[in-house]
Amino acid sequence: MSTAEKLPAPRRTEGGDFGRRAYLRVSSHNGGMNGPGFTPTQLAARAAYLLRGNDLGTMTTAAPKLYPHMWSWDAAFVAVGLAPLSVERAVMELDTLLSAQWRNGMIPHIVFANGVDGYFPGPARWECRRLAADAPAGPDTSGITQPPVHAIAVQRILDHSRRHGRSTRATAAEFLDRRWPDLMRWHRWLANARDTKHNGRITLYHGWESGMDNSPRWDRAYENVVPGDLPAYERADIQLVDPTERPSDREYDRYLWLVEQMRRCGYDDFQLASTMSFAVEDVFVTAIFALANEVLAGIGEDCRMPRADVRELYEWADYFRAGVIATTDPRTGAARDYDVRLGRWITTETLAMFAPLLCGGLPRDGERSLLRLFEGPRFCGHPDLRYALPPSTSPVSKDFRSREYWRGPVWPVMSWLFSWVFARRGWAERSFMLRAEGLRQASDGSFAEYYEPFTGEPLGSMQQSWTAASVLDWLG
Ligand code: 9WN
Repeated sequence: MSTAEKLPAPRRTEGGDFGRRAYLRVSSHNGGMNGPGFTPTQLAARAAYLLRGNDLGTMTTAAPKLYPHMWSWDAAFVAVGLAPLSVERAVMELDTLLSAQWRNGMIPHIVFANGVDGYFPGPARWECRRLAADAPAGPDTSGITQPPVHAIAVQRILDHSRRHGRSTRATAAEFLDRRWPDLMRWHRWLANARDTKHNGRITLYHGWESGMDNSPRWDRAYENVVPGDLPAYERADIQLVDPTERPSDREYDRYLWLVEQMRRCGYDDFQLASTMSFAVEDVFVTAIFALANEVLAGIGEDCRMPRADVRELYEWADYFRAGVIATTDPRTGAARDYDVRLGRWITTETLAMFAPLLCGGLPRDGERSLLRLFEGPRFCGHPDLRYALPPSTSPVSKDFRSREYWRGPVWPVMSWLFSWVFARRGWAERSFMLRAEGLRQASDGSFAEYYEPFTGEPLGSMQQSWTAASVLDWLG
């Protein structure tokens, strides 16, 4: 019996229960010092138990109450955390996601769990099956996409399968054979439908597509979104989480208006490009895509996938990496998004500046400067930070808000992503530091969606699946 099996299951509650109580307990027992809380063994057991608690059978909810469905990039990170526990279950997670892939190749940002209520906007608001020619006949989905981190999950599944016997290795290999064409269709869709200006950058039509919904990166672009006749709606999120930690109603009106615009053009790739009032080239998503192409190409080479596919993946990796590098400031190496509608660069100091660290391609000096920026007082090295982890927005930026969602808090899954990429790029010590600090932050046992950078207070949803997954991979 594993340690996880001996522990009581975490309660399926959020915002104020299991998580926050653990934080208070740890804080007060340590004279306000957050940590050490749970030992690594206890933490791993709790993380595994959490994922089991959030498991609906063939999909893991992103969080038990706030996000009771499957999200695309969450599912990939969750698969990373499931892989050390069970390669078979990790494969199932990606299978469920890919079963909802659209006919044009898009992986939708949400796959709705059958008959589960409690999230808004749900299937009735998106109505993809009725309105979108490309939506799958099977599960209900949303009509937008999310960052393409899935190749990383496939890589981790293969890595873990190699530590097992023949049958687990066969499960992973069979999965790769079966899903390779779908992974190619996914990357091809991004490369074709979303490189609208043929400049090697991915265009998004909704802030939700960036995964960093209300990042100040998008503030100006959202000013351009003027909600018209919007059908009435009621938010479910602010019933569950302190509204001051979530996007505002004003922001939600804009989010919903963009959904309305998409509905009106049947979620058609071609029409979106000309009709959407929000259109941005996201440099962070582009860097993830360049990286994912390289990762998938490597897998393809190792596993003898069609050579033409591998070649195409390497070409996309180079091309989109160049798209990222073309946005950078030669002095600092920092990357920028571009607002397609307003025709202006976006220079807000957020995690997106570090896109080139994910995909590589900067000249040596530029890369050194960018690493200094990442580790310096504007980000991880800010003297008041509780843990040396990258906040979503720089604490010295005028746009920084310490408790507001993507406007400042530290997101553990982002720390994991940087630590994984840094290890891959040969920066072992940097990767180790992020892992060590990430684990210190996580030792409160709340597995929060995000954390207040100065106090380490857990915020947003508790028992967030991808936070547990990050911890499991770190401790794996
Ligand atoms: C909208 C599930 C998702 C994450 C996103 C995060 C948040 C949704 C929301 O939760 O977005 O997609 O309702 O706020 O911003 O990155 O995938 O965890």
